[in-house]
Amino acid sequence: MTILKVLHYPDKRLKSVAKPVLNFDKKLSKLADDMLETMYSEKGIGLAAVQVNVLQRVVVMDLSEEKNKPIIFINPEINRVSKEIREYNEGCLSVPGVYEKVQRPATVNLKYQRLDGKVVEYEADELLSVCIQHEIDHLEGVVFLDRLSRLKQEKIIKRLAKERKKQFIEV
Ligand code: GNR
Ligand code: NI
Repeated sequence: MTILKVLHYPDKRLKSVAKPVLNFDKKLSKLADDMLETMYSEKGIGLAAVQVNVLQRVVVMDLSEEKNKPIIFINPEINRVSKEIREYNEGCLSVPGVYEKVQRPATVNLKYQRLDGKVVEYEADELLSVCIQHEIDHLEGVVFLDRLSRLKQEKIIKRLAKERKKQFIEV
């Protein structure tokens, strides 16, 4: 297994749109394994292939306390969303140190494929709903900051630039 490099905002490659997976082969399961290893090593609960600069519609996740319940979503799609909206304080491995409240549909009806290609339908709520919406956004080139107000985005961009400058001086 290999730990992959996670792209950091504002890297333009995070704006790439991923292509559907067509081949359910060894290479795909190796990618999913590497993504899981990368996610665990970075202490994340989810990871989308775009974050490791692979433009395939692959998402991995593990919401368990013991970090022993990996889920792999190939070609995930949202069929329906609830009218009810929930707010959750989101973070992202591609935007380290930034946490902001994001509003999204409370529950989503999902369709995805497993590593063997089998199609699964699933009703996601709570953290799984938040996380899969966050990950599908990545597959479309969208980062959670894009869902905040312009004012909030500008404040965060300024803060990140300031922090980068400070780091540069310290080195
Ligand atoms: O590790 C992660 N935590 C998290 C917390 C709240 C909402 C979404 C997430 S996903 C994030 C990992 C990540 O960046 N996935 O793309
Ligand atoms: Ni993310």
